[in-house]
Amino acid sequence: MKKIFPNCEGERISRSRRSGLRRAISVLAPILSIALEWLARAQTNVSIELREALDDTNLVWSTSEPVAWGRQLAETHDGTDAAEGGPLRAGIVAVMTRLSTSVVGPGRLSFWWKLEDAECFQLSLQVGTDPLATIGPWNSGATNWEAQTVAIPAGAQELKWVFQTFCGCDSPSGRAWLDEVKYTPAPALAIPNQKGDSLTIEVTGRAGIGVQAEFSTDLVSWAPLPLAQLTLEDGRGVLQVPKPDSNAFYRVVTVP
Ligand SMILES: [Ca+2]
Repeated sequence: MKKIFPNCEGERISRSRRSGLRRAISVLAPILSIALEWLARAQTNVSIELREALDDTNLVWSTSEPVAWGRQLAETHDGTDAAEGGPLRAGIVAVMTRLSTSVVGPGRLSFWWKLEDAECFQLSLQVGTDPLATIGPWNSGATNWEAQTVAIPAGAQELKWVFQTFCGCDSPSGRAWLDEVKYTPAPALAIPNQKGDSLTIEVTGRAGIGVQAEFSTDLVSWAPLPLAQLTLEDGRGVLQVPKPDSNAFYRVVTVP
């Protein structure tokens, strides 16, 4: 007698579906792989172009939709190139585009920025969730290039320039620009030796920056150590200073 397997048809269908799925995966996998590779290469190219536009060779950049930032040559502060965000279309409140990079603080960040329309748009710099600097909205008309310098707090920090719209549907579209970003980590100080009447102070930081060593006896008033200003060649400098009669604190500050 023929044995009936009620699930056979279902099993055949299931096997057929699995087989079809495997065929689909075998066809789609190479396409997906190529697409992901193309996307990764495109993101790398954007990051390289943004680094070129923004001039700090130590920073790695990323940008997000709906309207990503990119390098252009028409509107710049340094006369060569700058990053442009937008154009964003006003009327879609809170539509925004982000440009971001990461640094390790403490340090000092400087940059130039500009808004095409400061009435309907806002450009802000955020460190984590804290806004450190903002231009627009509700100012009148376009801004000119403006310089900004902000202190970056200690620790690993994500820096985000956020460009967003605020006006109604009939408002014009607008763009934002950023140029000449420079991040200078605060120099670090160590005292590896105390011999006789002198101290050895070792300063490390970004190669080429100028530093001044200072001392204090109360952590309130700081005075420069004589002859303790130097440039950190290769990211390192060593000072020999007289040993003080009483306990003292030491620090280094960057100088132009
Ligand atoms: Ca530039």
